[in-house]
Amino acid sequence: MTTLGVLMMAYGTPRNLDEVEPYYTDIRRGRKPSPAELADLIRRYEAIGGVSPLHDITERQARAVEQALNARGDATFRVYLGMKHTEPRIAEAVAGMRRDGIDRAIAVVLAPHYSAMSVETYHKQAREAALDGGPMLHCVNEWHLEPRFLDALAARVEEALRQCHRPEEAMVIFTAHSLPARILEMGDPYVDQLRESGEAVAQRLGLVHYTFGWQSAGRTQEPWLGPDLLATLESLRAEGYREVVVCAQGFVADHLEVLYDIDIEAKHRAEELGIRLVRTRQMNDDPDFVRAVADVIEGAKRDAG
Ligand code: FEC
Repeated sequence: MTTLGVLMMAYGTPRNLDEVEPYYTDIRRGRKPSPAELADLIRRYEAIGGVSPLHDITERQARAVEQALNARGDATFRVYLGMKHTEPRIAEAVAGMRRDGIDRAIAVVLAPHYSAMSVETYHKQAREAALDGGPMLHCVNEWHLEPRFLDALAARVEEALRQCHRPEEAMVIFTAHSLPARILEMGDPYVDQLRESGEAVAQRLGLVHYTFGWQSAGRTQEPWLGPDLLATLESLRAEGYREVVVCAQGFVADHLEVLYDIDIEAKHRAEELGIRLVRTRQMNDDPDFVRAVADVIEGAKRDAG
């Protein structure tokens, strides 16, 4: 049986506080942050314990997906992990495949919704790295409607609603990372895809009260997609809501944007407003999520022929 490569790509995180500056500079495409910007980001990492668990979680996700795929038995898969902003880089993962004689690979990003400003930037790095000698890549653009992913989201929303005092009156807010608002003029599918997956979950659960919110907007001059989660909380309070469930559907792991932006910043604002905020459990390497990603990869293998 020949081995099919899987290039699994994720955001990456600094492994200690000394790595925050090069990481931040990389995210800003080579522009160093000001001392104040750097201090603010370090403060946020310190608030979640000094480092983000993202790196460990991503490694566990990659190993678990490889095991799940190989347990299915109809092909041999080898997963190579490549990060957008830290080591091991996407180009290193591609080079590793070449060294191991892998000539075909499925490329998948651990982010379900496609945007030219997110998923496409991973694929671009992968395609460039593969130009010189392969492997041949089949890139998965989006997988936000993968049935098992939607089931996993729905199960987590249901679980969070069970923690509410009055679940039938609680508002479910589906959030995702904001992006610069200019994606709207670019005809980018990101916003529509987030709606589609949120609506699909709402339909599975028969939700009456649900809405969408943006989080973690970048600290740049240009306008970002809004309203921000904090503003959404304010409007909901004004409408009389006292309990909300936040489902960060755009993220598949516990990391800074969840552990700080929701668990510290948004929860604090919610408390000030007299709202109880319950966050849904993240996917991490939970078996239901691992099966969903394995399905995505198997589907891509069928499409690639
Ligand atoms: O736990 C961790 O250490 C890493 C958490 C982390 C994840 C993540 C995911 C996404 N981002 C996306 C877009 C942008 C854009 C900018 C931007 C900036 C930051 C900064 C940090 C950061 N992001 Fe991120 N993102 C994570 C962390 N992100 C830290 C810089 C400080 C700040 O602004 O808070 C703006 C770039 C610029 O300034 O030009 C755009 C998108 C995702 C979700 C998809 C994915 O995972 O790729 C989209 C996790």
